[in-house]
Formats: sequence, structure tokens, C-alpha cells
Amino acid sequence: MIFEILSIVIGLYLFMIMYFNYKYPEIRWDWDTIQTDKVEFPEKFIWGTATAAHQVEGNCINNWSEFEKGSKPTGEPNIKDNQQSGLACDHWNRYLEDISLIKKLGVSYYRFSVEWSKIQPEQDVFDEDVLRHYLKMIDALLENNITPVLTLHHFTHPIWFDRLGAFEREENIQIFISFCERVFKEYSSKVSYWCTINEPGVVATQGYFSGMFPPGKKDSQLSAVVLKNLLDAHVKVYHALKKMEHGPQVKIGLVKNINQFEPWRRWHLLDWVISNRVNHFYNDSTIEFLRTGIYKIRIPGLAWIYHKNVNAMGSIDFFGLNYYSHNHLKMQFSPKEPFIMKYPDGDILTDMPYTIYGEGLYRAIESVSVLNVPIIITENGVADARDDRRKLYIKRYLYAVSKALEDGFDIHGYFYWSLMDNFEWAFGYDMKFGLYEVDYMSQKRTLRDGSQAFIDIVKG
Ligand code: GCO
Repeated sequence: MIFEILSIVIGLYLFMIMYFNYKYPEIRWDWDTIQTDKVEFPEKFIWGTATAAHQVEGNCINNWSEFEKGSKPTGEPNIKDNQQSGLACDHWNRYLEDISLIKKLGVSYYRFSVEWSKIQPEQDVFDEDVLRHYLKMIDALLENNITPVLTLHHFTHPIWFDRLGAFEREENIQIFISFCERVFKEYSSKVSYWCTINEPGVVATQGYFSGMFPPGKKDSQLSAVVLKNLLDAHVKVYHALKKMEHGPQVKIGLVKNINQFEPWRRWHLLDWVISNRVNHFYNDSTIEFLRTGIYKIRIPGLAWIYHKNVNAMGSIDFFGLNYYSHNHLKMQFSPKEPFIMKYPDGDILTDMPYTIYGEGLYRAIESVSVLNVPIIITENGVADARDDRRKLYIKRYLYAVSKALEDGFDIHGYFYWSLMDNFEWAFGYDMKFGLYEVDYMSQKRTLRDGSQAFIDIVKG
């Protein structure tokens, strides 16, 4: 009897492992035989580079600048070595110089965000000077034949909005919509591409699950609620802006980061369970919501939600895909840290806690293509202070884009993250994502050698 039960259990285990391995393969390309120089992009392909207000402008007073002053319950500072964003790249004053840097790359699109806390310093005050500032920047871009792509929410919001509970509370969505409507009214005659919210999944998981981002909470159910509210906010903003003047003509999309979570041990059921549930929360729940209007989180004991919003279907004119890499998860028996990240031997690490995985961009494109809308790669790039991996990274990831185009995926553009080094959130200024290196003492920008690979492909 005992042997029968045992063989059934083992059989079942093996069946499940085989099924998972078959259903979710970790694709690996043989880069030794791939000719990454063989790339082709359509004539009309959108080439651009991206930044976000808090990371480059300087002097932002918002939920992040508050967070930068604090530390975790363990005493560790919220930002590596207690760094603060401060003056950043002084992009606020130097945007004309930065526009000339964009031109030198040969690209003709620039994705940036407006800083809500500067535009609306108090709930009932809109700062006209600030609105004029962004108008001048938009005009300068247009005069230089650079198409502006505007993000309305890129991780930061005013402190007063935070005090109201930010996106933890459904009632606050209306406040965000009013802000978006105001900005849209100001610039929609000049800006034809709009991103509503940057990476809702990152805001929800880093802010409310890992605690690495403000407000630094660790509450998985709340994390799922915040993600739901952010997605609903996107849907409502989309429909509100579409009703306004120029709404029907402009393109409005949501920007989402895709990061595949793989089991560290492909024979270990618990590694599969962990990676599967993290994928479900981080990647699939958002795609499913946009596809079907149903937002469903099912992680027993941690997060459980069912929510329906039929307006989610048809709420994007394009899908803004941010892609960097994948992560391997290994389950461990520790209530404090149920899983850890691992990096396969032989894989090339970037300066961020992830490796170079070009074929992952192809997989990400494939996975979001189910939405049947044009895909714009709104972010992709590498943190590489030594500049000894940038060229390789660019060539592999752009090869993946080129292959996806060849295979018929509807990709309209690619934005390199980032134009220049900047404040990389919890990592502070240590991460060097820039095509241009920034010397923060002199504010001098210098093109990195590795960036030439990008310029060559854009110009080629
Ligand atoms: C994000 C943001 C960017 C980052 C970039 C590099 O993905 O976190 O959109 O602001 O700086 O992705 O990590």
C-alpha cells in the first residue's frame, strides 16, 4: 500500500514538473552563432531615448524626496549610502543642451515625464510658471524635430497626495484624473504620444511588498489593492482624455515592465510555485486585466482579489513595454525571506541585480502581443559603469527587436533608457544607465564609447 501511494505521489510530482517545463521553457539563444550585426528596422520606426522628471530635473519635493531622507526599520537607509536626488542632472535648467544631445544620437523622439508635485504644489494650486516651463521644453523639442512623448506619472507624486493615502485609496483616483486632464488641456495640441502611468506593477510591489520604494510598506494584500487602483486609474484617465479636445487623435498607452521570473531549480516544485505566483502577480494580472477587464490575484495567504472593469478593454492605443531582464527565484524556508534571487553561472551580470538576457525581450514582446495593439519599447538599457558591456547589451537586445519585427510582431518603436546617467531610485547615483555619462560636480555630459553601438544602429 505504502509503495502504491508513494509511486502515485512521485508520478504526480514528475508529471507536474514535466508539464511546467514544457509550458514555460526558459528560452536561450546561441549567441555564439548569432550575427547581431544583421538587424533591420522599418523606415518609419520610432527611435528615442527616455528619462523621468525626478531622476533628472532636480529639486523635486515629493513622496520620493521624503523617502530619501528616511531609513528602514532595520536602520538601513532607504537609498544606498543615504544618497538624495537633490539637483540631479539639473535637466530643469539644462534641457536645451540635453535636446542637442538627443539630436546627436540621431533619434527623433524623447520620452520624459512631468513632475506632478511641481505642477500642483497644493491640491487647489496649479503653478502657471511650471506649466509654462514644460511648454517651453515641448516647443524646444518640436523646433528641433523631436517628438515629445509625455508620461503623466513616473513613480512620484505630491506629498499632499501621499498624505491622502495616494493610490491605496480608490477615492483618490479622481484627484489624479483632474491633474491629468489639466496637463492634457495644456499640451495635447503639441504632444501626440501620452503614457499614463509608468510601471504600476513596480510601484505596487516595490512600494508595498519589498518596501524598497515609498511608502516602504510590506503588505502583500495592500500591494494587490494598489495595483488594482493604479490600473483603474489608467483606464479612467485614458477614457477621460479621449473625450477631450485632441483626445481621439493622440495615442495614449500604459507603460509596463515585463520581467520573467524563472524557477532556479527546474526540477523543484516549490521554485516553480514561487516563480509562477510572482509572474502571475507582476506580469500576467495586468495583461489579463487589459485583455479581459478582469483583475484577479490569487496567492493563498498573501493576496486575494477579484475585480472587474469592462472599460479596461480597449484602454490602450499602444502598449509601452519596459524590458531589462529576467530573474531566477529559489525558494527557501524562511518566513522573512521566502525566496532569493540567483544568477546562473556564465551569465553576464549588469551593475543592477540582473543579467544580460536579450532573448527575454523577444519573449516579452511575444507575451504582450496578445493585446493586439502596437508595441512601443518605452525603456530598455543597461547600468554599466565600466562601459564594458553596453555595446554587447545594445546589440543583443536590438537583435531581438529586429527578429521580432521579422517574425511579424507589431513593434512601432524603441526608446533607450536612458539619455544620461541619473538618480536610479533606491540605488541612488551609483547606477550608470546613461548613453551620456554625467559628471555631477560640473554637470558635464560625455558620450560613452559603448553608446556608439546604439547610434550606429539608429543611423544605419
Ligand atoms: C523603472 C523606471 C526607470 C528606471 C529604469 C532603470 O523601470 O524603474 O521606469 O525609472 O530608472 O527602469 O532601472
